[in-house]
Amino acid sequence: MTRTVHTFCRYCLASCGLEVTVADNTVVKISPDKQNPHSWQDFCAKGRTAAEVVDHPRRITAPMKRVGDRYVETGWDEAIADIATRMNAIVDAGGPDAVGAYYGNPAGYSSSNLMFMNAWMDAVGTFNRYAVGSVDQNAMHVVAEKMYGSPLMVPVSDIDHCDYFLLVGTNPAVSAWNWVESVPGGWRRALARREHGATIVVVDPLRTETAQRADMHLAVRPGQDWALLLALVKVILDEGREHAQDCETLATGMTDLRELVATADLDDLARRCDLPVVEIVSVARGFAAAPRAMVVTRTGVSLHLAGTVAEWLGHVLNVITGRLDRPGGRRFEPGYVDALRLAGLAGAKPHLSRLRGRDLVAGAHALSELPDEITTAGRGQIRALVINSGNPVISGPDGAKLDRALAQLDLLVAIDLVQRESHRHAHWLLPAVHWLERDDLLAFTSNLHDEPYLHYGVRAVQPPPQAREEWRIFVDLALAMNRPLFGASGLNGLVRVSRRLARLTRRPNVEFGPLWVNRLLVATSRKVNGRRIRWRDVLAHPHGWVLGPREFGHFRTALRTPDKRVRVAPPEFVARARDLLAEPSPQAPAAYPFQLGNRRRRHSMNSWLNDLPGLHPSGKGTEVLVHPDDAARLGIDDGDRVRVHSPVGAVQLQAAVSDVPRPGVVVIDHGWGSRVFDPRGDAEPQAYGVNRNLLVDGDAVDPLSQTAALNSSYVAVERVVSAAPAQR
Ligand SMILES: Nc1nc2c(c(=O)[nH]1)N[C@H]1C(S)=C(S)[C@@H](COP(=O)(O)OP(=O)(O)OC[C@H]3O[C@@H](n4cnc5c(=O)[nH]c(N)nc54)[C@H](O)[C@@H]3O)O[C@H]1N2
Ligand SMILES: Nc1nc2c(c(=O)[nH]1)N[C@H]1C(S)=C(S)[C@@H](COP(=O)(O)OP(=O)(O)OC[C@H]3O[C@@H](n4cnc5c(=O)[nH]c(N)nc54)[C@H](O)[C@@H]3O)O[C@H]1N2
Ligand code: SF4
Ligand SMILES: [Mo]
Repeated sequence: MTRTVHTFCRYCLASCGLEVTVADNTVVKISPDKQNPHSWQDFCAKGRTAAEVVDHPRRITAPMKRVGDRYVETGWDEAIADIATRMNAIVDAGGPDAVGAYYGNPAGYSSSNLMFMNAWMDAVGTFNRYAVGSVDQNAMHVVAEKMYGSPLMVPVSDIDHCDYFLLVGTNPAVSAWNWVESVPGGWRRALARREHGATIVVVDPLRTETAQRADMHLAVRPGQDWALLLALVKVILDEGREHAQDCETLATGMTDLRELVATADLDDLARRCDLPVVEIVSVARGFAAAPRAMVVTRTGVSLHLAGTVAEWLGHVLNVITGRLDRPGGRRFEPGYVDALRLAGLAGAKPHLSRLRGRDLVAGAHALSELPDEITTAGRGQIRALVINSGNPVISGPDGAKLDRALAQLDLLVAIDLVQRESHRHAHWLLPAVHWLERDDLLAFTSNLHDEPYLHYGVRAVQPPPQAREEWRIFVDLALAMNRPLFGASGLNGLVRVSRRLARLTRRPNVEFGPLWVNRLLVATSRKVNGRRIRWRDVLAHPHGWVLGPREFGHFRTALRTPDKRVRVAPPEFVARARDLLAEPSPQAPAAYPFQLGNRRRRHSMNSWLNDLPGLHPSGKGTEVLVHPDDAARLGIDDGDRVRVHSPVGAVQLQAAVSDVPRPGVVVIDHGWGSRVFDPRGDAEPQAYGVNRNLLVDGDAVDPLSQTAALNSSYVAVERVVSAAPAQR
């Protein structure tokens, strides 16, 4: 029998509404849900082919234990008992920090995963928590914390009223308009504004799909956005083009900011970012004069050694030109759940990492620290690690170093859909549930939507019988380890009683789990149009629910700084900017004359989906883009095999001569070079492309965000084999 399920896609934050046709627990078709009032327009091929992951021929469908160099399927009782016993022994010997966890990007698309993973980490008492943030959005968390008082306070884009888009380090034409905000159809909507006269300026070392549609493209030198943005702030302040009222009443620290820009020299800044002064001045004036405008900064800004200063100055531009909380700028969406308040109540404990002595950022340490924390002896040395929804050997810096460290663990547990590169040394592979098989209410990120919006994403199909949602795995582990969930005594008892009751009454929903939490969150949510949201209202909106119009005026009250003002010149950022100004203008080392840029692919999701035939029919992997001028100098032709290397690694792949990158920048897409293994059989691993992050040094990091130079490392390129040897 065929039925139709309405839900939403959980690959990226566009959260597109989906209509899923199902026959006998098999997905037959996925199309956009045109009745979704908020998001369906951004639908893409990744959503359309999502069932290929569900039906992946190499999917892990039962817990698998490593025995020698093979895996054998077991039941869950054996898996949980074995992992719990080994972890308890490891904690007894080395303390709670001897058990660690890394969680990746997809964990963020399941509130129950994140919540119960934290409950389990608190149960263990470990501070060895590593997350994708240090290779993604840490800079923004650090900036939000210092400027707005909470790492989670993120203003959203009001695209439909904007007259001037300054897009820095983002390629929304490919990646959708998302980086800790959910703006479905964002790029299409920005282009619609352009039809009505809006200006789009794109700052990117590559002439991307986004840059090609822009009014102006500034091909900045990678990693030097801070200099460009400081120059823009300087021109605006020096020429008195700031928004006087906001600078006086919303901002504090204007004097320190003015002092900083007074010490900076426009020509020097222009040299650093390698852009003409006239263009910088023209953008500064155009931006300040536009009636309604916004700066948007994303991963192109953050994944560098000066990423936090650049991210900060992007926010500063919005503040000093009066773009916060005004139409066409960046507003604060309160959401139906006050995540800022809840995060404040949870009150993350401070912690310094054992070896580097660095703070947690948004609750996690930096991925670049993980290898040494595994291999360096002493109390707190990690001996057991859980990798939850992540592929850090591919996504993080110096993957080879991490791979070597993972091989030394006493216990590596991977929770995933398939076994990828980072899981190759796993002692246990635990089968996860795909979002098409899961109910999710993303309540904690309700303030990231660009309009008040609620959607309970229901499952379209039932998961394989042995697959388990992460929350259940973490609860089972805490119970088996006999350590209290959330570190709160009594909770484990409640879970046990609720489980018994659920069994006795044959009502699975009685069991303590995400449904309890979701219902509690909805019951205590903010009123919408003066009315409480009820659970039955949530269920009555299968296509998603726009809760009301976009409101302005929440920003000021939402600020979590004591004086309810925005700090435009946090001393740490000013000091770091001064240090950067004191450094000489950047110059490539003679042995490594190129900077390694990055792209995402429309049909990939970081390191996954590359193996799906429906998205990558040619099976073609990665190539390195080289500018024609550079190619001529190196004697490289299109199709030549080249070696790209850095002080930490080397890869070989085909060259494509292209004028997409600016000269001096070579580009390899990230997310490739991750094999998909066959733990059930003996088939060869599927392998596509190379891992460009093998070339990135993890030791040098932005001191504020702890992020490595992922998209600006220096590399060398040389020809290995010519594509056309006979003609040479
Ligand atoms: N050089 C460079 N490096 C980068 C970036 C860059 O721009 N340049 N971008 C960075 C960014 S923005 C990100 S977000 C990171 C991504 O870094 P990661 O999050 O570490 O890696 P992903 O590639 O997203 O891998 C996700 C894994 O989760 C699995 N998975 C998917 N859904 C589920 C689920 O529901 N449950 C479980 N248990 N597993 C699931 C997938 O099969 C896959 O193995 O990479 C970063 N790395
Ligand atoms: N199709 C697809 N969509 C995705 C993803 C995916 O993997 N595939 N990933 C999702 C995730 S996890 C995230 S975080 C978002 C990210 O969303 P975006 O941040 O918009 O991601 P990118 O498309 O990588 O765009 C970053 C741009 O920054 C440029 N850049 C690199 N270095 C610099 C620099 O130094 N300065 C400047 N100004 N620009 C620079 C790059 O050339 C690139 O064009 O996308 C999400 N959407
Ligand atoms: S991956 Fe595609 S379909 Fe899914 S939410 Fe993002 S844009 Fe929408
Ligand atoms: Mo990301």
